[in-house]
Amino acid sequence: SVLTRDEVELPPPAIDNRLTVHPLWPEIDRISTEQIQAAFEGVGGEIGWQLFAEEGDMRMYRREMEVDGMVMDPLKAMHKVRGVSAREMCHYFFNPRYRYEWETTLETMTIVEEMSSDALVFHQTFKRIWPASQRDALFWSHVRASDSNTYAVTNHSTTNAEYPANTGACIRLFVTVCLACRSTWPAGEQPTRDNITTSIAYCSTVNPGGWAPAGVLRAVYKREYPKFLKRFTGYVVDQCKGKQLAL
Ligand code: 6CM
Repeated sequence: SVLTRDEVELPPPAIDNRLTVHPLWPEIDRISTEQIQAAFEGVGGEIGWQLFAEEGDMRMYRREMEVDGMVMDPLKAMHKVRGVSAREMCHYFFNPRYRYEWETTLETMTIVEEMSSDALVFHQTFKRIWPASQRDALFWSHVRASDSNTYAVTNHSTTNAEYPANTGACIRLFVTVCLACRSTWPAGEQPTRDNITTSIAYCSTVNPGGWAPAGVLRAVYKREYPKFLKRFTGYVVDQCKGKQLAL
């Protein structure tokens, strides 16, 4: 059968065999499992989560945390998006082909390693935020299905001898991000663009890697995270318009 480019590149429904023999696989599997589980746990009963942004179905929470004066506030966001599937959402988040179209903090992106169809290593530099030094990051990115309605992408910092930290103008930051998505539709119906809803849980913890003024950093996060989630989800809805629903 003939597959379109998009169909070929959609996240695979099962883990790619090539990934399970990669030296990073035990770490990727462990951290992804932990992150996906934590993403679906609510913030309701937990103490310390403060709501800082709310718009429509989107809610964003942070927990103020400092280690040696550096801001490491964990962030957690929930959202609900109609008309797209969990698999589609994760496809656009994982696939580097679309990244410049929705990621506004990005300056450069390089694919450092292609481990498998569902795991890549990226080097990214971010736009400089005055008065701090520019930041870069090196991280693996892994997309997986937990079941047919649940897909997630986990990004986590790693190292690579060809991309040493703190040697140029950039300070290396460390990141753990998880975008976990679950699709639902009314019981007894077939899923379509008109009745599908995808619940999103997005978690992010960024260690700035070196001095950055706490006030500036928190102001940047407060502005940039809601902007990112609105822009990204809107982008996916736009991209999927007129395309067959991919479950
Ligand atoms: O998750 C997001 N994007 C992914 C694809 O790029 C990936 C990125 C993670 C890096 C997150 C770092 C954000 C920091 C950006 C500002 C630079 C800080 C400089 C500090 C100096 C004061 O997981 C979306 C990320 C949205 C971030 C707002």
